[in-house]
Amino acid sequence: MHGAAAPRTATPTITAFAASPDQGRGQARDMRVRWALEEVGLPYEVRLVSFGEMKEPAHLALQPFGQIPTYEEGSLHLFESGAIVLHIAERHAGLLPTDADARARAIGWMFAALVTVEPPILELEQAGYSEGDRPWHAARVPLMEDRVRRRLRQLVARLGDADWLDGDFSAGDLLMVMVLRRMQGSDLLAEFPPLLAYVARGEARPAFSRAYAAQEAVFLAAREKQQAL
Ligand code: GTB
Repeated sequence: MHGAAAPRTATPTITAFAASPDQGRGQARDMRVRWALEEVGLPYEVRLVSFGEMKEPAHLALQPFGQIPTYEEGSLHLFESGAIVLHIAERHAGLLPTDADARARAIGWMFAALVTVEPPILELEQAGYSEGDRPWHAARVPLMEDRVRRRLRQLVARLGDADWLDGDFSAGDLLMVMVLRRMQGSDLLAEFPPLLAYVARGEARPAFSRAYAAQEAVFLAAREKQQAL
């Protein structure tokens, strides 16, 4: 067939934790994808996978690192939450501006969230699990915290009085809010009230609420099943 590609019509299927360690509080990365799908109004299906299933060949064929989320839409199979959100945003209105320059900038913010802001946040969090019992860990914490603080300070400076990073809410804000939410409840994030307000603005979006409720429902259903046994 020549000309424009045929529109994809298959309902996408994503994978998510059957038993999320955060008990459905919107931290697992399928939340980013759910939120993006809700923002653009695209119905989707969810296949829940256990930690064991994630390491089986069938899942590894979709996600070589044995993780969630994945995204299947007809013959298209994707992994990496950022790539999935970008795919959704590029094909459906609502998450990227139509103006080409503004669109490029919004995509830049998606990368900034994942490549510049998220790594120091994850390093700080994961060091607590992986090296918390090492004698040198306590000395490293302030250094890691300062790396996070620096990024958060820079983000506050750029955000200024604006609601969103660059004009209207975009996929860049979606990912940035999700990255910052990873620090929810921490004293470090609380040092930056404008970022607390920014995260709250993201969470106040109806699409966020729908996505959160859907992820939480997985945990509530599993708990109900457990209690019925
Ligand atoms: N870069 C990948 C992406 O963005 O898609 C990273 C995907 C990833 O880290 N997936 C995690 C996973 O599958 C779940 S989201 N882990 C299983 C494994 O590696 O075996 C990370 C996550 C998990 C749990 C919480 N929590 O409970 O608070 C928060 C975040």
